[in-house]
Formats: sequence, structure tokens, C-alpha cells
Amino acid sequence: MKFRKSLLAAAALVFGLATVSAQAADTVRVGLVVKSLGNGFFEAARDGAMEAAKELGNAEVIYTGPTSTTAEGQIESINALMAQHVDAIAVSANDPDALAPILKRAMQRGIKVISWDSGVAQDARIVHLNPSSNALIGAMCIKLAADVAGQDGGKLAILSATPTSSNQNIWIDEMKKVLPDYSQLDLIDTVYGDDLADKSYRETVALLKKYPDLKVIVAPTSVGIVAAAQAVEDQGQVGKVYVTGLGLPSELAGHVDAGSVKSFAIWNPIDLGYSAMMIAYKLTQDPKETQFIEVGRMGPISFDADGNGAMSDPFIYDASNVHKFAKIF
Ligand code: RAM
Repeated sequence: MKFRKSLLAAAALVFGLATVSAQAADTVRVGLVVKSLGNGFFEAARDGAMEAAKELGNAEVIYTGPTSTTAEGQIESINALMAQHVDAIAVSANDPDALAPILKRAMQRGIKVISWDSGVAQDARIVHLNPSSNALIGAMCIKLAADVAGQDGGKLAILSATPTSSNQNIWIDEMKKVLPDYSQLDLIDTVYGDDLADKSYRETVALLKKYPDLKVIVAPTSVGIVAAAQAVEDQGQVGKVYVTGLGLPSELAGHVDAGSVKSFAIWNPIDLGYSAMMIAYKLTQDPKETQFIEVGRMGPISFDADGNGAMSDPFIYDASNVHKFAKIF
């Protein structure tokens, strides 16, 4: 920031640019790197980050990411942000390890790096913001599956995002921890749709063909859950196979109406983007405060010794409330 400020001051002197204000140079620029562009979940998070920037007054969000959910694409986005001399980077990672070298380089250059939603290796960021307690998210997904499967239970499959998404992998581990408490549920497969609508759809159709007695698909991804619901409807399996997991009310209301989804969960993605932006900004102002960060309207968020913090609890949506929340995110 200081370097940019002196460069701008020099430019003002040399070229007589009296209008280059100190305020513009003081703007804190935060690169918000998402798993991929075109994902409604991240677009809602972007809106929250922009709200935080407005509230802060001297902050700017640079929303970026690859068109597909690859680590390579994210490395390109991060390189571009470094070339723009941003002050902070807040990333939801497609791969915790592949991004580590470039993020460490960014930190060596003074850029404050955090991860949010999907974490990176601990030494490649200052803190990581989980949307909620990972154990709670995993337990909630299985509880929703058990509820919809009823007393008789049945076969369960998981449709995840990419195999290297740290958030989905942690949630799946948490699901497996509670599954022994649900003897009526039988986890028979885990497949990956890579947070691509068409691949998630194809993987679901393949699951339906491979396991004719499948009862529930748990998709802990907002892209996967929509594709799975659509596939169940298109294959004429409504009422026989149910889809649950994590998704956006705005993208699932129609599928709740269609009956392929009875209930699902999510935290507020607008709040998550807002919080990530606030935390990244605060670290540029007070880099030593990494344990207890004031996050505007969300209140304080505390981070443990490993730098992990959680925002808030997920909320459950069903026919009674999905249309109301569909107007928000
Ligand atoms: C997708 C992404 C994101 C996840 C949500 C629930 O949009 O995989 O990382 O948090 O689903």
C-alpha cells in the first residue's frame, strides 16, 4: 500500500496530476477469489463483500476466479491480483495444497491472505473462515437424509464437488463420523460432479442406473444439489429417490415444489462474503490481531490456535420457508 501511495504521489508530481488524491491511494483492495465464476453461491458472497466494502468506505472488492473449478485457474487469478498489488486476498480454494506456493509468495510480498469457505494449507494463509462448525454441517446433512429416508431408511450416495475441495472433504468426513448412529442408512458410493452442472447431472444419472434401490442423494454443494434434483425429476424418480444437502433457496425452490427435494440446509452466503471481506480488510489494518476479529454487523469472530474460525449456524429450508428466502439468496 505504502509503495503504491508513494508511486502515485510521484506520478502526481511528475505529471501534475493534482487530482490524484491520497484517499484513492489509501483504498484497501481485496481480491475475492472464488472456486469458479457463474456459481450463484459465490455471486451472493460477492454481494456481501461489496456491502462490507461500502460500509468500510475505503475498500474495494476485486471479484475473480476461473471459469471452471481448477486450481490452475485460481493460480492465474492470484497471479493477476499480485500484479495489481492488491492489499489482501481472500480465497475459497479448489485445492488446499496446489495453491499454497503462490499464496505463500503473496504473503512474503506483504499481501494479507485468508481462506474462506474452502480452506488452504495452514501455512499458506493467516486465518481460515469456515461458514459454520464442520461437525454441525456434516451431522445436519445426515440428519436431513435420515428424515427424508424415513424409518425404513435405505441406500445413500454422496454427490460432492471436486475431489480436492477441502470444505466438502471435511464435511464428508464429518458425515461418516455420525453415520454409525443411523444404522438404517447405508452409504454405498461417493461421486464427484466438480461443481459443474453437466458433470453433476451425469454423475447422478449414473448413480440412479447403478443403484436402482437408491433412496437418498446427499449433495453438500450448491451446484451438485440442483443438478441431482433435476436428474431425479428427469428420470421420473420423484417420490422414490430424494435429494438433500446444501444449496440456495433461490435455486431449489422449484425442486422443493417438484418434490425431488424435501429439505436442505445452508448458511447465509451474503453474510459469508461480507465476513470474509471484513476479516481480510481488518488484517491489513491490524495484522497482529488474528484471534479475535470484529466483523461489522456479524459481531466478533474468534479463531483457534490453528487460525480456524466459524461464522454462524446453517439454517434448514423446506416448503414452509423456501419461497420467502428464495427472494434473498
Ligand atoms: C458450492 C461450493 C461452495 C460450497 C457450497 C455449499 O457452491 O462448492 O464451496 O460452500 O457449494
